[in-house]
Amino acid sequence: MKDLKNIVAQFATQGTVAEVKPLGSGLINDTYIVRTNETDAPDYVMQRVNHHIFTNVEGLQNNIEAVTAHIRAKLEAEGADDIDRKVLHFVPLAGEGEQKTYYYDAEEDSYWRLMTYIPDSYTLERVTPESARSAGVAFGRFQSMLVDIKEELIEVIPDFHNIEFRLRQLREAVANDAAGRVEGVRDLIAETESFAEEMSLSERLYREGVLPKRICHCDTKVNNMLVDDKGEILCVIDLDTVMPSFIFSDFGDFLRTAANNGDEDDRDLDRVSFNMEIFTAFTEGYLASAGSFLTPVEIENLPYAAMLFPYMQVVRFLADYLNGDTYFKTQYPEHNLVRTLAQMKLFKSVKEHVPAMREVIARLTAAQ
Ligand code: GN1
Ligand code: MG
Repeated sequence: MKDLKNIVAQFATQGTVAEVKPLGSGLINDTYIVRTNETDAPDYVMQRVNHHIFTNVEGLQNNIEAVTAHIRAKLEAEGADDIDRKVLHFVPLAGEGEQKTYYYDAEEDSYWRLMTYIPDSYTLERVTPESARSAGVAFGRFQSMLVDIKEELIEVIPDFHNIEFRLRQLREAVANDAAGRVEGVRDLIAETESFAEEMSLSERLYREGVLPKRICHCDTKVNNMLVDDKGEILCVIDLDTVMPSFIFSDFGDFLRTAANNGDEDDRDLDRVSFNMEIFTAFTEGYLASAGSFLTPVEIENLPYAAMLFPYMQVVRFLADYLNGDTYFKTQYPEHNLVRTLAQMKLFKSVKEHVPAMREVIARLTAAQ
C-alpha cells in the first residue's frame, strides 16, 4: 500500500504529520489516527471506506455531510459551547475552493476520508443500565436534531431494514436451496414463517401512511457514541449507515445487541433472554430526548420494534445459512444456524415481555 502520509496530503489539514497508526477494531472500514507535530494543529482520524459494502461512496459522504452540517447549525443556534466536540468535522480536499470530503485513489481503487480527532474522548464497550440510558439519550437526540433536515438523504443500503424484503430474500433462499440445507431446517423455516405476517407490521403502517421514515443512525451500538472523561455524551459516531428508516431501527437494534443476556451467537440458549433493566434504562433515555417528536403510532409500537430486530436477524441469518454463508462472516460451518437459533430465542423472550414493556412505556410517558 502507498505511504499513508501521501493520502493525508490530499486533504486540507493543518500542521505536519508525525505518524499514522491503525485505530480501533472496525470490521468494515480501516481506520487510522494521524498525529501532527504541532501542539496547535489538531490530530485527525483517517478512514478507508469499504466500497464493496458501501457501493455509493459519494452518496454516503453526501448524507454524512448533510447530517453533520445540520447538527452543527442546530448547536450554533442553541449557543452550545465546544461544538467541535459535539459533532464530527470532515476535512475537505486540499486546493482552492475544494468542497469534496473524500479522496478517490484511482491507482489502488480505494476511497478515503479524514475527520478532525476529538481529543480526550472515549467509547464505552460495556453496557450497564447507566450507559444504556446515555445511549438512549444520545441516539434519541441524534434523531431529534435531524427531524427537520431539508436535504434528501439516500438509502445507503436500499431496503436495509425492510422486513418484507428480507422475508422475500429468505423465500428465494429456500427455493434455490443453494447449499442443500433446506431439508435439515424445515421446522425452523416454518416457525419463522409463522411470525411473518405479524412482524411485517412496520411496512403495512408505512403503506397506510401512518408511519414515517426519518433520518436514523441504523447501527446503534453502545460503542458508536463518544463520551468525555466524566462519561458525559459528546456525540454519535460511525455515520455510514445514517439513512431514512423507521425510528424502530435505532430503538430495536440497540436493544437486540445490548439487552440480550447472552451472545448474538450463543450456543447455550439458556443464557439468551431479554434484559428488562437495560430495556427500561435505554427507553427512559430515549423517550427523554426523542419523546417530543415521536408520534403516538411510533411510541405505541416500540415493543414491536424490540421484537422486530431479533426477528429480522432470524430471517437474515437463516437466509444466509441456506445460501451457503455468502454475506455474514462465519467462524464455523453451522455458525449462521447457531445465530439464527439464538436470535429466535431472543425474539421469543422479547415477545413474552411485551406487556411488561408496555407498562414501562406507559409509566415513562405519563411522567413526561
Ligand atoms: C452487520 O458489521 P456489523 O456487525 O456492524 C450488519 C448488521 C447486522 C449485524 C449482525 C451492513 O453489522 O445489519 O445487524 O451484522 N451490517 C450490514 O451482527 O449488513
Ligand atoms: Mg459499525
